[in-house]
Amino acid sequence: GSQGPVVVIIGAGIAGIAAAEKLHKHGFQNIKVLEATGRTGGRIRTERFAKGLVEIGAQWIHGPSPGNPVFELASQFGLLRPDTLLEENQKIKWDDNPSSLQVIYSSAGRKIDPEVMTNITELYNTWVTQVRNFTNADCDPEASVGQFIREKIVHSSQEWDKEQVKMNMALLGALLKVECCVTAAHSMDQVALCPFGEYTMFPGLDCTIPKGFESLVNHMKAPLPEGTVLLNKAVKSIQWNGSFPGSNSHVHPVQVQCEDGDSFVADHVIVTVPLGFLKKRSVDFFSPPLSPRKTQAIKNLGFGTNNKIVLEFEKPFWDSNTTMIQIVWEGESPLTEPKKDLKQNWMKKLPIFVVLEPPEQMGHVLCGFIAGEQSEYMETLTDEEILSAMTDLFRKFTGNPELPPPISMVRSQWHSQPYTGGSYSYVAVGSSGIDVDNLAEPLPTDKEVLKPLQVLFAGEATERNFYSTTHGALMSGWREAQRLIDRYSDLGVTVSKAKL
Ligand code: 6YU
Repeated sequence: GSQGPVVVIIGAGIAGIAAAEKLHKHGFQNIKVLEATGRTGGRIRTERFAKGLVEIGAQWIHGPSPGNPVFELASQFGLLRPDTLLEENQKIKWDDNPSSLQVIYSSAGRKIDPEVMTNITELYNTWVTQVRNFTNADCDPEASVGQFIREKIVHSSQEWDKEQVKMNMALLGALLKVECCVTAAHSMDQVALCPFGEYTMFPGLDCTIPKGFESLVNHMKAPLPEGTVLLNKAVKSIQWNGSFPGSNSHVHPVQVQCEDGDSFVADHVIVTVPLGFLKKRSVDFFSPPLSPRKTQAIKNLGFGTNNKIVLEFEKPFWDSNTTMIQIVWEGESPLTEPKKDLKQNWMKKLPIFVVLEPPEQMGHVLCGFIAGEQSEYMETLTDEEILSAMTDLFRKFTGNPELPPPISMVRSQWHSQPYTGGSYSYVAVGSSGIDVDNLAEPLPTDKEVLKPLQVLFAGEATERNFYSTTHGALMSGWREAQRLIDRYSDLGVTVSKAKL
């Protein structure tokens, strides 16, 4: 068998695969990736739908430009469209995105003048910019993004006439629902104000991967020796700070127990399970238990739900140049609580549909986004119930009571996935970037211990500036792999020598 340090990685999402791939490249020979489900990719998940492919999880490379490792790898593997690779495309900043062609429908069955929406969006964006300029220094940890924006709305609305107030409130309500989808929070009132600006964006106009986001993970895992990744191997618990005999009279500090009774000894374990899983399971997952600091970080940080409802239509009811359809509920206001009865009202949380392109390869497909409690409620409904609600919604908004229903649909259910428990993380009210760093800190923390770096933490939620993204997850996997690579080079041995 192969020798050298034994590394067990838990989870085969992009963080786990990135860690494995980097360790492998640096000569580590004893790597296992244990994955609970029957597939790799985790929250990167591409499925066949309509005439083409649809992303159930991650959809865009956010900020495709040099420095973004997902962009760099995807372009290295030849997975990007030629226009994505243009330098001018890579220079576009998040706040000067050329406004794409959107149609805005209102619940009164009419279209809203895009210029009205553009003006209110500009105003809204100036507030978001102000939010991003806060720093932890000037902040009340209980302050929220939602509260800040509401104060701005109240203030600005004093200058609007009565008719404008009604429409602007409805439009701002829609923009806040989009923000909930981006953040995966139920309400922006749950999202901490001051750390918000720590989230960092690369320049570049967001792009997709035509062969599917999952093709990136498949390329990344290709160099791993066969048998490295074990599927359907759910980990039940991790015992650390122990002495567990291995195969070659070696004693290892960590032992990983699986749900199926298997166990693995290791010198190092890299935990990449989602924060949603840790929130549910961390109490009995680690033995000895985690430090109060780590436990607090898991509890304090936010992990919410953003889901997709993807609908295929026989014929498009939108123009061929439409890229987005926005949904505005007239009479709603971001200053009042949404209706509590989820059965009747869940669909009101859904603010936007993106047109999936190109129609020649895709068919006529809209991808809707919905976040929060309403999104979690949607997961409990049947396809038929959702289809019927969506048919009613489009009939109401287009003002066409005869509009044919979608011919097929697929939706995500990230909250009910036992090994995910939601979509992605955010810095919640009462927490800060320090919690993200605490979550990322390896165990044992004591630098003097004989066996350091027994349990390491990676995954999307552990990257202070890039959480909630595929590139953040990828960076976190590389970060922890690098920690081990440095550890062994600090000892004056390269890993390949160590095996002799
Ligand atoms: C991005 C995007 N995107 C939409 C939706 C979702 C996400 N993201 P994984 O979960 O992948 O892997 C862990 C594995 O561990 C998994 O396979 C488990 O089965 C396994 N596991 C768990 N427990 C286990 C056990 N006990 N034993 C063994 N195995 C176990 N990111 O870049 N572009 O467009 C989107 C989107 C619906 C759900 C996204 C997007 C997020 C990424 O998908 C996600 O971060 C990574 O894939 C996670 O990888 P991982 O390896 O860490 O975990 C200020 C402010 C800003 C707020 N944020 C703004 C950014 C917006 C984020 N964008 C989202 C938008 C969409 C549409």
